[in-house]
Formats: sequence, C-alpha cells, structure tokens
Amino acid sequence: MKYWGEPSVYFIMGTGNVGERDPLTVLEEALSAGISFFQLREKGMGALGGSALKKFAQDCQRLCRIHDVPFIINDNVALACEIDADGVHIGQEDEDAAAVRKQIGPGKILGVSVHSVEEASAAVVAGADYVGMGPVFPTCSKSDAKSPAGVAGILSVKSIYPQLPIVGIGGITPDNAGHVWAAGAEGVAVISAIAQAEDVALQVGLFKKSYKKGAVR
Ligand code: 3NM
Repeated sequence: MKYWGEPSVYFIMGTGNVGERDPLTVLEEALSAGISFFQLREKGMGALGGSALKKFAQDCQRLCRIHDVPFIINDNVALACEIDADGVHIGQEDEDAAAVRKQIGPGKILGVSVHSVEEASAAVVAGADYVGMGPVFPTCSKSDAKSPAGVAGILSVKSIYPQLPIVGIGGITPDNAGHVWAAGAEGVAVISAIAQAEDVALQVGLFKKSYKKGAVR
C-alpha cells in the first residue's frame, strides 16, 4: 500500500453524507475511480453505532482492501483497533494525539486535523503521519467548522515542515482544488463534492485532473 506517491484524493464519508444513495455503492464507485484514501466519518443525527457501525466499517474496509486503499477511521480508536483498520484520524477536540499513537502502534496511519503552525508542530511531535488543514473554503459538512482560512495555513505549515504530508479540507471541489495543490498540499480531502456527486466516478476523475491544472511547483 503506498500512501503519498501521487496527489491524493482523500474521500471521507459516513452514512449520513450520501442522501438516498447506498454508501457502499458510492464508496465502491469512488474506489474504482482511483481515490487514494478513505476515511469513515460516522457523525451526526442517525449515525450508526455499536454492532451496526462495526459491520458497516468492516464492509467499507473490505472494499478498501480490494482496491489496496488505506482505510482510516475518524475519532474511534477502539473500533479501529478492534477491526485492524489502517489508521485513525482525530481532531483537536478528540483524544490526545500522542495517546492515540501509543494505542494504535507505530505501524498504523495517524492523521490529525490542525488549524495553525502550533497545532501542526504538536501533531508532528505526537507522531502524526499527516495533517488535515481546513476549512479551506466554506463547508456545510461540519457543523462546528471554523471560519474558512483559504490556503494560508497550508503555505505556512509547508514552509516549516516541507516533508509533512498535508491534506486540505473544507468545501473543496474540482473547480477550486487547484488552489490547494498550488499551496503544496499532498491531498484534497473531500466529503460532499464526491458523496453527493451525480456521477461519483466522473467527479473523482475531475479531482485527479485538477492536480495537473493547479500544481505550480
Ligand atoms: N473537517 P466538505 S471541514 C470533516 O476544517 C471536516 O477540519 C474540516 O466536508 C476541518 O468536503 C470538514 O463537504 C468537512 O466541505 C469537509
């Protein structure tokens, strides 16, 4: 499994993000179209829990394995350990990153959401493999999202940690992704623009193409 070899389209989804569609069909389409990461983020009203969440997570994991794509779980270290997910992603309000690294061990992927150089430094010290920075643009997918910050944070973290993989997140579409690539991000993390796309495969393809248009490295 390779992680950051090429520009990453990092798809994030929970059962609440796909409207009337079947989330596993959406995931299968996104995987077939070439996403590089998948994060299960089961939040909000009607979110699955307990054995239903575990089963859904295992179904997602099975699809990711077929496509050799890392399967990351948002903010549920116990579930990630129980089903042997490839990694965990946490926010600043979740468990302490160093404690999570200890629980999942050195071989798993740890992602941390950060909003400043200070938070990025702390994430690096705690053993993060990558950081998510956002929201870059306005988003409706996270009720407690901060104000959109554009790509300024990505630029400043990149200037200090050039080797640290960064994924931009928040309101990213194929049309605006070029700004995120141009800032030096390794990936674009996306919920709604893929989960709610009429044609998921086409949309993933457009995200991949946006790299060629946007990157000015
Ligand atoms: N985290 P969409 S913004 C899950 O700023 C999440 O840390 C954010 O969804 C952050 O692609 C966000 O639909 C929502 O805007 C991203």
